[in-house]
Amino acid sequence: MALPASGGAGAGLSPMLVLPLLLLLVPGLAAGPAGMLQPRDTPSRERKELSGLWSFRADLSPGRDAGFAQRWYRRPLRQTGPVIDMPVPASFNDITQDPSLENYIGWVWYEKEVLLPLRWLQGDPAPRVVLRFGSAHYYSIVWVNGVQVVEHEGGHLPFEADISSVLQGSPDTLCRITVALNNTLTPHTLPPGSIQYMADKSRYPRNYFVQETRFDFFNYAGIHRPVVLYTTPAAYIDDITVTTTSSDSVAMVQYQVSVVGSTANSLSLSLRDQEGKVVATGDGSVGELKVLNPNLWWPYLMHENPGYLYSLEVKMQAQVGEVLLEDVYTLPVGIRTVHVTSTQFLINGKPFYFHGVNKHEDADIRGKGLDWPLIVKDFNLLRWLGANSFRTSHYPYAEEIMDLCDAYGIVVIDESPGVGIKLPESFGNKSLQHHLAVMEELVRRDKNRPSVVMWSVANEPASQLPPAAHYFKTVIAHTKALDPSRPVTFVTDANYALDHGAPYVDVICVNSYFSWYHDPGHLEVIPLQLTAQFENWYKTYHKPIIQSEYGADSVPGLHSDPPMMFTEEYQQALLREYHSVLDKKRKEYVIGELIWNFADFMTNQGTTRVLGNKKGIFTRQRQPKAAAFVLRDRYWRIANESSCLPPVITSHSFYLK
Ligand code: BDP
Repeated sequence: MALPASGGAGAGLSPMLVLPLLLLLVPGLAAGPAGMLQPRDTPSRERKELSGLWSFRADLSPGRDAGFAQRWYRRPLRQTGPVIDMPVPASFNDITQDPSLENYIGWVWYEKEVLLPLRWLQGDPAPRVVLRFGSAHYYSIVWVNGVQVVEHEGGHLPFEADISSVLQGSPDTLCRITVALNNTLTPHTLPPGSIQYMADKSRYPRNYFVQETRFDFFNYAGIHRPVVLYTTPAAYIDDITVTTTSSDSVAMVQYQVSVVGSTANSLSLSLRDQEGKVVATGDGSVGELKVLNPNLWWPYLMHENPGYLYSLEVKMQAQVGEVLLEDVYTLPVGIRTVHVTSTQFLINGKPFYFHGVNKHEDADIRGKGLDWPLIVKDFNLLRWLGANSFRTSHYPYAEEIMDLCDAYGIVVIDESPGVGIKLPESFGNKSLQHHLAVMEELVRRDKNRPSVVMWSVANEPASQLPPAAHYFKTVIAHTKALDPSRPVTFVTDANYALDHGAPYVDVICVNSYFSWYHDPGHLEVIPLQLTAQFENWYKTYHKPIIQSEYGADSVPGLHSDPPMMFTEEYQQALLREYHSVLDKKRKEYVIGELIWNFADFMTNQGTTRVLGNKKGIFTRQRQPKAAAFVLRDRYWRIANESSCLPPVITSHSFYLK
């Protein structure tokens, strides 16, 4: 496969010229306000995972639009041109030896053929069959057996379509899934970007353009998370919302269940503890369960049994015609409370200090594709480090990752893909409406997760611009209306006196890179500048503060003493300077510190990036740099100071559950 030699990034017409046209031609079934429960096997539901090799083709036509003009979705993809094998889940960028696929912009096509069990298509009423994507970056259009079933904008959140009627009309049990995926970012996508046209014919080939982004990670694209087919009965449990409150010896679990397909004849709930014992029961679509002497959900290192999860079994019976249908869904539930005061972040009424990391979904070869060995390795490293938390910088992470946060007690600041909102046009109504829709999708997906203690609506927007006031006031108010139980923030690098979004947040999250991007090489400025940073923010807002990013690049194996930039020693020294100020301020109103970054990660190529961003305390292959040991000593020390447990917790006795 080769792309036009002229385009290192892209050649031909803009891929975005295709998108609006396409939207007119094939209006999709917009993803509605329905629930987005994670697919699970239950007595009434089955799942079929479609991970593995899919057929793939990048649309190399000048306008990137041949696939639509020739309707590639109508026939097997191999019949309309050459295809290659593409693993799913994975980013497509680093899979081949073709440099132009790495930087491809526009539509790519994926296809998978799968034979379904006959029982999925028979019965009266037949089960409902749903096709669900964990995520695909960035704009997806999906067909089943040539019929369009869903369109979705956004790369980091799930979407699904009920495909029962398409399958029931098919002559056999073959299900051919075709996906057209476009990775183009515009000022109104989230994250935003823009296509830059290089019109100077003396310097660039004809019709040359590149994708500009204002964020610092590679815009990997592809079907990044698992694709599953799952069934439910024709009448089914569509959504469950759970919130919890607790006092010393009693907890209340408030629930709300919505059903679709028929009015439920009966809806019953039972809450089981980890031994399988039923501790509370309820019925009806709205109510409260009372749990005596609850096992609370505690963060890692705050309790000897962190991440305690109950199972909430919801059972629905509904009469559909002559048949009584039953649907069962089991939701993990953690009982915990979250409160913010002017100086503290309280979990279950106890002060919680975020000693954690910022991460990326990023690794060699698979890019942003979900990878179980990597996920488990990362959690083992987090626990080795004594980290109790992370921020999902700069987009929502896979549900599989969030499941482990719930189970291990790793606290999460759940961030939307609102990164790189810099251009004035990205603060307009079109962008705002999309941002609100994304927050709805994010809250809908993660609202029941005990690990999620705060929403972050954006990272480092141009919040000093006047339109940022209305923009963030609206996004934050909307998020709070969707979920009144959690605080909301965004992460700023603006000057405290100029930031128009900060008045609306519950917690101030500040990024700063003293002695790196500012006063490079001058570690001695950190105490003064960091102290001033905290004091200025606090005196202005009287809200608790998280140092949501700080750090330095280091090339593993590069050494110098005295420390110089890019060496492992400099990264260590910079961290230590920050820590000395953090140690003073965490006694006052600083409630957390998140290192930038957990691991090295890929970025666009540029003069300040040597095979990506090197601010990881682990390499991209997850080996520790010297800074990892500095942080490990520190995090375990803080855990021992602030734990409500008696004497010293050791990494050996504690980190493996
Ligand atoms: C911060 C950004 C982060 C970057 C980091 C850096 O929030 O995405 O990767 O700087 O430059 O401003 O390393």
